[in-house]
Amino acid sequence: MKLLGTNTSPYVRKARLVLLEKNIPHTYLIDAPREPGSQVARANPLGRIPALILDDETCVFDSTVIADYVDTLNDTPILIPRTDALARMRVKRWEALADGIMDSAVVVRIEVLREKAFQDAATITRHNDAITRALSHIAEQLGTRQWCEGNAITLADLALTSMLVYLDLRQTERDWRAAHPNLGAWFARMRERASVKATLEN
Ligand SMILES: N[C@@H](CCC(=O)N[C@@H](CS)C(=O)NCC(=O)O)C(=O)O
Repeated sequence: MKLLGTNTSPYVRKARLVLLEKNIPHTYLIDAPREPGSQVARANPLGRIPALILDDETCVFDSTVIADYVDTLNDTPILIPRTDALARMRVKRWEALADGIMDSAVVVRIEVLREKAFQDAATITRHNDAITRALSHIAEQLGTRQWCEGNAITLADLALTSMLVYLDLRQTERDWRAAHPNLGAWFARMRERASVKATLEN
């Protein structure tokens, strides 16, 4: 299978982390949807990354569906609980929180790239406030736990890691570690994982 994506996209990082943590053989192809010659729109009608192309050309999108699909390919480890409905919901809710922050950070990024006169200050504030609130909620929920849910790594941890890497990349002025030292300590541990290091290297 082939994963199309770019190194800066937080949704792509989440999909890559799932593939790497589960040791699923795949080829990662850098493909920015807006670049001439991109294959993305042919694979995913939405023209977005990540797009996972299976060996029979089936295209899997978006990152939540990729994570769900890839998780069923083996049990080592199980990243999304299969039978406990509440545990499953909680892991997917963490993913929704992380994805929601990514969505808001992308909106802010698009706004700040516009010329100042065309920026919508209210939109920037609304999305930055949502990120601030969601980070507080996450830090409170996480407390001093090693993993977001249960006693082992899940998709929740991978989604949260992808989101925090993106905030460090695009919102360098946001000192979330000072506001939430427990989240900073948790992230420092996650950054030591081979999978996370691999996505940061290329
Ligand atoms: N909800 C989607 C979001 C995917 C998404 O918006 N990806 C961005 C890159 S971060 C994209 O491909 N945008 C289209 C573009 O850049 O033209 C997912 O989880 O996969």
